[in-house]
Amino acid sequence: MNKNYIAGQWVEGASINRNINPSDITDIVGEYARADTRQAELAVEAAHDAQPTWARMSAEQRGDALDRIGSEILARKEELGLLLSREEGKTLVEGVGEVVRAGRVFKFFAGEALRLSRERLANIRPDVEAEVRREPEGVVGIITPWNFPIAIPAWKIAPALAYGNAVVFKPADLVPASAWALAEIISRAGQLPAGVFNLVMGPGSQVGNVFAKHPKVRALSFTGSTQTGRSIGLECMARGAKVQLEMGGKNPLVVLNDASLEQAVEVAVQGAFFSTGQRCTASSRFIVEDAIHDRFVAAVVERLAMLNIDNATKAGTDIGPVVCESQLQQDCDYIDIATREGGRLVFGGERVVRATQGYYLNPALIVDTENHMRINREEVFGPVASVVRARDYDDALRLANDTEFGLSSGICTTSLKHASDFKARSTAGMVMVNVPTAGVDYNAPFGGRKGSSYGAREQGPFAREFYTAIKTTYTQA
Ligand code: UN1
Repeated sequence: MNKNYIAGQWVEGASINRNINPSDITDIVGEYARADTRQAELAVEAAHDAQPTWARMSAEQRGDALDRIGSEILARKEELGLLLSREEGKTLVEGVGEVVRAGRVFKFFAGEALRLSRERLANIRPDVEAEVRREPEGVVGIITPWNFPIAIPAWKIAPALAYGNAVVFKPADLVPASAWALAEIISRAGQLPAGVFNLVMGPGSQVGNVFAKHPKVRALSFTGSTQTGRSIGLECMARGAKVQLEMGGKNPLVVLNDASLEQAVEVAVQGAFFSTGQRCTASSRFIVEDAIHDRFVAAVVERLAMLNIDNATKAGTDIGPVVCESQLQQDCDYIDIATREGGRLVFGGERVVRATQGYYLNPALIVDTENHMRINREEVFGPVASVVRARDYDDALRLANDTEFGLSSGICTTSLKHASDFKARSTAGMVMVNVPTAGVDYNAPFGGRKGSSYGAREQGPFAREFYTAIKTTYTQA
């Protein structure tokens, strides 16, 4: 059994979590410890005790630790990518790509550790000097989802450590293997003082609950469902802790008449269906201008028919399985809801059987939908996209913004005028022109508006807003 890492020790859990390969449910990826409330509390205490030592070390030492972690992740990308594909179900190419991204995130924040500077302000009072500095928050709680088993943990853990915080980390129950491998690398390559980094695999109702409520967890970063995010947010707010929430999306991709059809199809298919559509940034609403609508739908259908849906680790697979049975059920339920509401399923949407027994779903495309239908309001989180017809650009923009969410949005067009206008008026946190709504760079701020996100941005230099506390000092000589 793979254990939790608390206070610099590998410890048994209160129970065991079996990790099953969604491409082949006879394949057990491994058995992992599940901590309970008591162990989560011990981890918080250990982090609290260790944090001042870590914060006192030089930025260079912290940067070097992150750099060593990043190097090992990159050196083991094939092995870790395979492990990730096995447990999550994204293809091997995507799995290896995600591992590389995680390694690069550590390298990026290794550099960022050294770039933290103080600011001397212009004087208001002649003899008084005002200075703004950034300090660690203290203990940071990190709760991550199953869809990016190593990249999301990396882009939360790396900045937390870079700026001198201690970490308690709870990965999603469905994907402990990548998290455990990452923790093992951090524990060894990082050479961190005991307690600075803690892996606490276990249920949200116990471990997540401790992170949300414990007075010593001063900041909490969460990526996951809107429902869980909101309740964690309220808990943190009630006790005055800092919180950062990345939740759902219902991301629109606008396709205008003047788009390059070939490019639009690639952007749409990649953004909506790759990684089995299991990305909060996935395009799920195609908003298509009238004159290109039928050609676009026909071309997407043709492209979808060429995709290989199969075991994630098999060469040649384009789309792996859905992550688990209940997610598959949710995807199928939404396809039913959409067709009952009047949508027309023009491709896929059915379970498919492959050589290995897994949760395979043929990507679904539903046309003739209206933006008020449930399929266009609620997040499915699977390989399911719907099409809404738009009269013209203004209508398309209005439809794109008519959503409770606001994570990412996209437009396919060759018009500079419409592209510029869309970038200005889209109510999403990330706007893409002729590139997929999903797939972002680690040096750029990540996050959304409205119901999608709450709190400071993740990634890039912007990550410091969340992982540091500002202190203003005044000095008179
Ligand atoms: C991406 O689109 O590359 O959970 C990243 C998610 C997001 C990350 C998306 N937080 O899907």
